[in-house]
Amino acid sequence: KDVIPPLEQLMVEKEGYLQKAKIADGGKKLRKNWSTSWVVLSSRKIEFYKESKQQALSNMKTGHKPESVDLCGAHIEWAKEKSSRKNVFQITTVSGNEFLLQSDIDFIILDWFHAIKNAIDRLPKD
Ligand code: I3P
Repeated sequence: KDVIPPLEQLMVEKEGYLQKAKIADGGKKLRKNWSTSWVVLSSRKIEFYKESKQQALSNMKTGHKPESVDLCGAHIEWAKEKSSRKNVFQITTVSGNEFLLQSDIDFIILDWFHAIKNAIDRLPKD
């Protein structure tokens, strides 16, 4: 039966468009492929939607699921050396998934970095 998550877990802390590239899955390196993603941060997770927010909302009705990233025990760090682009940071999950996130706009990427770092720091590490 369904488990009802606590309200705080459902609350969206930040959302917006970023450039995203998943570079590893379960520790296995992937070919880097940047694309625009609608990114939704809540207290325990980040969801990446491939589509626009509008498209994502209508897809939800059909049971279409976004890629979900568990932030418990995750790491976040700036990753200047991982890309020719400016303003890139990396999130690494306990399960060995690695994501690069990027925006050309300095304050946007800084806001995201701090919001995700704060979320990770508030969570238990395991
Ligand atoms: C990659 C693509 C990426 C680039 C990456 C290239 O080529 O150009 O945008 O990353 O560089 O390998 P392809 O599409 O042929 O896979 P950045 O834009 O982040 O630099 P990399 O191999 O140095 O990561």
